Amino acid sequence: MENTEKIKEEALNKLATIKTERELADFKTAVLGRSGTITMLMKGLKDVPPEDRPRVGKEINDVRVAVTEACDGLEKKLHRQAIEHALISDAIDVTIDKPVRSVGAVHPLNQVRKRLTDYFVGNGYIVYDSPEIETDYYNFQALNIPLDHPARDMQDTFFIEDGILLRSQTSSGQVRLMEKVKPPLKMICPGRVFRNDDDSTHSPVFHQMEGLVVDKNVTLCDLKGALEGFAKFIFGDQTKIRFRPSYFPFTEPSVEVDVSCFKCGGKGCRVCKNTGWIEILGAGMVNRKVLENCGIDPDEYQGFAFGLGLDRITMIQCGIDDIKMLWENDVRFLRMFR
Ligand code: FA5
Repeated sequence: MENTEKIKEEALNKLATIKTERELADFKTAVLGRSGTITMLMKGLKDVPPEDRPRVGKEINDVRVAVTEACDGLEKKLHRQAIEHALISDAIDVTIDKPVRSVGAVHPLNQVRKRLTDYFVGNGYIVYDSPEIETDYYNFQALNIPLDHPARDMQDTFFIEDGILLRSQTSSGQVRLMEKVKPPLKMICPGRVFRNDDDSTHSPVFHQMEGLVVDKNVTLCDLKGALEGFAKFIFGDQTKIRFRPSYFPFTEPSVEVDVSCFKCGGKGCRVCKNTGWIEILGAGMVNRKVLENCGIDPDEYQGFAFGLGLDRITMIQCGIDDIKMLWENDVRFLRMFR
């Protein structure tokens, strides 16, 4: 009797000092576990005289129940405290003022390319992808520029090996498409082109967007309308454009289109080489010979084609006077056009 009372008192005193779930688990093993003090008391019942056994057994059981209940109560309390502690220590302060990681942006050239692609697709053009490594045939011969033709000098070309070159114009895409798809057709072909050029408005790697429309009864008026619509869309109604007679072997007649200089407004400066104008594209009616080379009857179908300089258009849009800024990847410059 004395022993059980003492064990109960000690157990409850010890419980009052327990602060963590781990300590409580150790305590339960020591007192209520298989070799725990109370369990051992139960096992010792067999040594108690039979007449005292019910009474002593009840006393030991009362101690076991009291200690078990006290443990359960403390377990719930400690568990709740652990959750509350975790909620506080793991909490994220969403209002904290942390430095923000800067987000990238679409390159101004790609912004222009996307805007123009959207514009032309909205006007019924398909987008056609043509190879950057090209044969002499698609880049020149099929476009009515035979071997040794002086017009080859207009585009100082990088040859890889005999008959294989880096395309000097996206016009090669015209031929590749017309060989496969018969009219009526309307396509744009954007992409990189390469020439041995290098000054403030010429780069050895630059970007063009070819346009091609072939159908019955297509005229120069359709070309003018299409290009005026595009120029107004990209530069605004106030920008002046002009059509200049020109020469390309694959179009007849041919024109070049200029826009008024963004830097001097047309007065003349270094950027526009004192002309007041910046050339942005070449265009014309598709030469009969090119249609024939692609198996299209020029008496039945006519077409117009144009080749935009995307880098020039981006320069005008961004107000920059050196084409190198487009590929130097100076983040201070790129950030300005986010
Ligand atoms: C051509 O490349 C013709 N293929 C365009 C064409 C297509 C004419 C369809 C008729 C029919 P050109 O060499 O002028 O033409 O180049 C077209 C545009 O590309 C130029 O107006 C200019 O804006 C741009 N350009 C030419 N060379 C460079 C260069 N080195 N760097 C940046 N832009 C250039």
